[in-house]
Formats: sequence, structure tokens, C-alpha cells
Amino acid sequence: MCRTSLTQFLIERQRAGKINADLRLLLETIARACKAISTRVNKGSLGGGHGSAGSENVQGEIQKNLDVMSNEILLEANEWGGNLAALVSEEMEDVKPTPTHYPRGEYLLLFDPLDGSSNIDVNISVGTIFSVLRCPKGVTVPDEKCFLQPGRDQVAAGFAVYGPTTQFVITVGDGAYGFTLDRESFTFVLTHEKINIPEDTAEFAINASNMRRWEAPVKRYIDECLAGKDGPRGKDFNMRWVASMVADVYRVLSRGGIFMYPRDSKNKDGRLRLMYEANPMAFIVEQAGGAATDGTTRILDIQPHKLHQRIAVVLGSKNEVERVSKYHA
Ligand code: AFP
Repeated sequence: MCRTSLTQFLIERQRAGKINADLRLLLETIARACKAISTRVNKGSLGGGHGSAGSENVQGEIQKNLDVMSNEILLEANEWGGNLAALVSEEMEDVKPTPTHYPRGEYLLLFDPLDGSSNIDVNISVGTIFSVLRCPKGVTVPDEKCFLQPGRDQVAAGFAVYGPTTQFVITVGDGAYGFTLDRESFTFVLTHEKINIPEDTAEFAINASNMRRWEAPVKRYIDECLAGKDGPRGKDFNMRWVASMVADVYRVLSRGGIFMYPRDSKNKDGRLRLMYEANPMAFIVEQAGGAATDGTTRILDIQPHKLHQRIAVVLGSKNEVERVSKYHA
């Protein structure tokens, strides 16, 4: 059987003029780093990845050892390739321009090295999320402002899920594609061609422990789902919440569903990060035929005002996301 590897897939995209050689190499480098992180995640306690690193990140969250390791793997992999002008990580305070002794490329990389890291020690799926932007023309030393571009300007985005299998999902703007890590050849193999999220669903994902803090439109939407067959929706809904966005979004891509982390009276701006989580996931979900909003605005149209900005997220099956937007209107 002839199987398409990620390398082949990217070369085909380059030949078709959808990406250039620099972007292809950058995406391959990120995928290679994800494989290395996957190996570390698999080792668990044996690789020293479990437990707290005893430090806090820029968000004031306690870092796990694997948070720190994953961040370092991505930094080291991307420092010297010559494709990047600068990068930023959810785990770091500031922009990191490419060191002057390496060639400086035309792209900007943003990543969440280990999403869902509070799940590491309990052996639940975690992952890596990334987003690629173009560095504005004429900039010699990129700063925070260069990164503050709306999500619709992303040239590529993707994520890896380190679960029972390691999956790598990517878009360069011509659909969303999924790859499975073949542990024998250690290559990503195309297994999910042109992912398509069903427009309708009967499955929702939300952290219900925040219910008392939700705004009225979200409360109404979930109440109607919970009312099931006897309520206004006239059908029963199922609920799932992994608390690793990578795993929850992967499920939505696989079988449809709606994923919500709305703003509430405690997280007034929302909980998820616009640049490292919402934008890349919104790009992928739209490319798979779904929709993504903060309740009132399409996520990809939001103009960011700071790197570590938080945002409300509602994404997934189009008709359900539109219904939630209607309730907000
Ligand atoms: P951590 O990386 O700190 O575990 O956060 C994961 C996350 O940003 C996202 O992946 C989940 O959807 C969300 O937080 C889970 O948040 P709750 O713990 O509030 O349910």
C-alpha cells in the first residue's frame, strides 16, 4: 500500500505553489519537534516529565516538567533553520527573535508547547498547538507588534495530540488534514484526508462546573441541550469534556460537536489564549467546514491587542455555532 507521508504531502503543496520551500521546512521542523515531544510524553515518569517544574509561566500558572521540556524542544528545533524571524511561546513572556548569528527568515511562529498540561500526571491526552504568520515587510528585529495580526492572516496552523496514537493535524489554507505517527518508521502518515466537520451535532463540550458563572446566552443554549427530546431542541445531547483543547477539538474534527469555553463572571475575557489556542484552532476548524466565534465575532477577524490575550471560544459544527451566535445577538 502506498502511503503519503507528511514530507510528501508538504512537497506536493510546494509544487502546487501553495507554500514556499521555507514554509515547508518550517512545518517539517515543527512536526519533528512534535515527534520528540511525543516520545517524552510516552516516557511519563520514567523520562522525568511528570511533576511540577517548581516555576510559574507568564500566565502565573505552575509549570510542569513536561511544559518546560516541550518548550525547549520547540525552541531548539526552530532556532537555527533560517525560516523564522522570531517566535513566541505561551510559556514565555517575550518575543524571541532569531539569534543574529543565524539567517533570519520571513515567518513568525507562535506555539503552546504542551496544551492540557494539567492532564499529564493523570495520563490523559495532551498536545502541541502552533500558528504561523508572515513577518511584516521591512522589519529587522520583530517585536510584539509584528505578531498582533488577526487569525485570518495565518499562513499555516496545526496541532499534535499525544494520545493512544500521536496525531498531527495541519492546514495551509486548502483544507485540514490529519496524520498518524507510525511508531515503526517514525513518520507521520496521512490518514485523514480533507477533514469535514458535520454541520449538525448532538454532542457538546463545556466545563459545566462554571455553569453558575455563565452569561445568559450560553446558559440558554446548554439548558436547551440538557432538556433533550422533551425540550425545544427535540433531541437528546451527549456531553464530553477532556480539558485538553487538543483532544476536544480532535474529537470535533473526527465526528462533529460543539466546543465551548465561554467568558464568565470569573474569566471575564474568557480562559483560552487567542494567539496560541483560539486562532490556530479556528483556522483548522473553518478549513474543515466548521465555524469559530467568541459569541459575537468570528475569531479569525479579531484584532489582537496583546500576545497573551484571552478570549471566549465557541467552535465546531456550523449550525450549532451559528445558534450560539444567534443567542448572543
Ligand atoms: P492547561 O494547559 O493549563 O492544562 O490548560 C488547558 C486549557 O487551556 C485547554 O486545553 C482546556 O480546554 C482548558 O484549559 C481546560 O480548562 P478547565 O481546566 O478550566 O476545564
